[in-house]
Amino acid sequence: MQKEKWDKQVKDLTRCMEKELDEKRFRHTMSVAQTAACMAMRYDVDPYKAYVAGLLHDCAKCIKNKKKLELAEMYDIPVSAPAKENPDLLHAPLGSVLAKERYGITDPEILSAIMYHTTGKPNMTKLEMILYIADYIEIHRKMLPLLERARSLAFVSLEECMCVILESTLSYLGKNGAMLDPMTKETLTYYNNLN
Ligand code: DGI
Ligand code: FE
Ligand code: FE
Repeated sequence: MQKEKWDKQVKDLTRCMEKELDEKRFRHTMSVAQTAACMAMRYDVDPYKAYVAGLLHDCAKCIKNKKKLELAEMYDIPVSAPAKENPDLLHAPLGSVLAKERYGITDPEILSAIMYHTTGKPNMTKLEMILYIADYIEIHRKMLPLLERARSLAFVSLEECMCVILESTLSYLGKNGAMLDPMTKETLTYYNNLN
């Protein structure tokens, strides 16, 4: 995309996200976009795509849970059992649909990165891993288990970093007794076997 066009797109999308998200979520969003762009430079991925993916990844996060379920039905998004229990899980697939329908993103790589930014999936593309990792390591994240280790690996190996984050997420979900989404499980198995 032409530089001028891209600048305008980013400016417009940033304004939309500032309106759509609460203050903390907006701050997180801007930080994920920056982090994802830096990681993209390291891994030879288009940094503009990574920035836009970061900018929109949580665009459905501040929608009320009841509304998330309604929108999921409207857009034929499958609702897994864990998502029924915790509709917040829907913000990723719903965010991907809204990125396309409301915010005019047509790039399938960006849409897919948004779709899988919460659960991950087996055999992710570099852009998908970058968004997943940037979401976890951005500077405003409160200290999570293994965060320092994930940060130090983020610019060394995407696959190893995925393993560390998945391990941390699994232990967090286990402690809180949350139901595992089948996709989170598959992602875990895949990346554990890989490293
Ligand atoms: O939207 P963010 O807070 O920036 O981050 P995110 O999209 O990774 O969402 C994180 C939340 O999703 C966190 O509370 C853990 C939860 N989560 C991730 N995988 C699963 C899950 N929750 C359940 N119940 N099952 C999962 O497999
Ligand atoms: Fe999210
Ligand atoms: Fe996020």
